[in-house]
Amino acid sequence: MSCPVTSAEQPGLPDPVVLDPLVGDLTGETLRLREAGPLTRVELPGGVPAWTVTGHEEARQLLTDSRLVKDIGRWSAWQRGEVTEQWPLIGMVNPGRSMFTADGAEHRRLRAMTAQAVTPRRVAQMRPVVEAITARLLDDLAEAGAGGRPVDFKAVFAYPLPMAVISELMGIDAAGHPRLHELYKAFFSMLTPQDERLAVIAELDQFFRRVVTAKKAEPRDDLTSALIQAEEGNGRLTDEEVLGNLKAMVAAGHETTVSLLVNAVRALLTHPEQLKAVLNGEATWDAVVEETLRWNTPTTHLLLRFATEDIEIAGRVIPQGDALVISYRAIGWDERQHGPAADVFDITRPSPVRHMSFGHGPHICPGASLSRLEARIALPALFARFPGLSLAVPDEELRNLPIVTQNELYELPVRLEAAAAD
Ligand code: STR
Repeated sequence: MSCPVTSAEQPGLPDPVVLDPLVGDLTGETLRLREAGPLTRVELPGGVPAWTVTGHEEARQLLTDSRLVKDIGRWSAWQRGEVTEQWPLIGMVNPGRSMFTADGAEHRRLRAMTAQAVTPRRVAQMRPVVEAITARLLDDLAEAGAGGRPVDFKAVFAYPLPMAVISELMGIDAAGHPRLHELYKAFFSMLTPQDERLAVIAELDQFFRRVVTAKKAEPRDDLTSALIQAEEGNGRLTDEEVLGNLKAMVAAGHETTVSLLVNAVRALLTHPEQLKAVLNGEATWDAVVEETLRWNTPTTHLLLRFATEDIEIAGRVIPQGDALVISYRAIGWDERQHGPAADVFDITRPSPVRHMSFGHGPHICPGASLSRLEARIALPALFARFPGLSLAVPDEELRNLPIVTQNELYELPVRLEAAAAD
């Protein structure tokens, strides 16, 4: 029998931190989470309670603890019908069967082939593709920002680059990109009415089903075709599993890297002395990428894992059947891991920065090398082409989209050339 542990039974447990669906003050939220301790309670949109881990060391432990699983069937609030398809975040937690939602031996089978396609060695072979896309998008930027016009770096460069790269890898035709863009925008936004979100999820499902059907009929040189064609014993997946992995790869492969590029450019433009150090060769692009990942993580919160037993951690207990969020942005600001100035962007930190922004344990981001390759090619190429790049609005005016889990700005308006001195 499950025996709910209330906060009253866990002395010293602070009130839950309420996660603002509109993300009005992300820095404030991160600081509140840090103050609440390494393992604390949050209230997710819709009033759904969960635990969250905000400490680096505690997250390391929990992310390798096999008593925590991704199967929503193990969530007591789901079993009791308190959380249903009507919950706005359901698409993040129950996106269908894939490497994202499986554990143990099944997870290893589902993940193996996909992960092998994006190892550092395989990814290095994609360099020419990423360079060609980067060159084309830099031309697009130049055109959109000609004559000193402000241009949205996110829309013109940061969004199309990862979308083009992941589409190239998975075999998605560029003709589908505009619709996919609309669908993902509506999928992630907390302002989307739930009936509309469910329709969006259904359309995404149809979109990717058509891709799988087409690749079955006519395999191409892409990872989707390779997953379909895998031999028995070599990680063979059912069509349904290929579909799940394809959805996970496309969603994860663009959404997070858009933010990495935007957050890196924003950090450099608001820390000009550090930009200068990189351009002088006193600091590396590698340090820029890793420090951006730590300081302003693309993924604010990762939902959800479920406790299959009571789990003791940091002097508290996550009761069986409860849900756990991994709060990566707060984890990146853990002073015990990164020192007292953990909330400061500083590319001169001792390298490598041991951040956890790609996760840890069996589910660690399989696409880490690909996103690093994209950022390490795009950022130096951008600043080489536009050395006078600057923000076109004050940094304080930049706003996060109403997305609880993803750290994404509405836009990043920039000017390509320094204003002419008069
Ligand atoms: C979005 C909806 C979908 O069709 C499939 C997935 C599975 C992978 C998820 C993705 C989701 C949302 C963004 C995630 C990604 C894995 C990595 C990425 C959570 C639920 C991150 O933000 C870390």
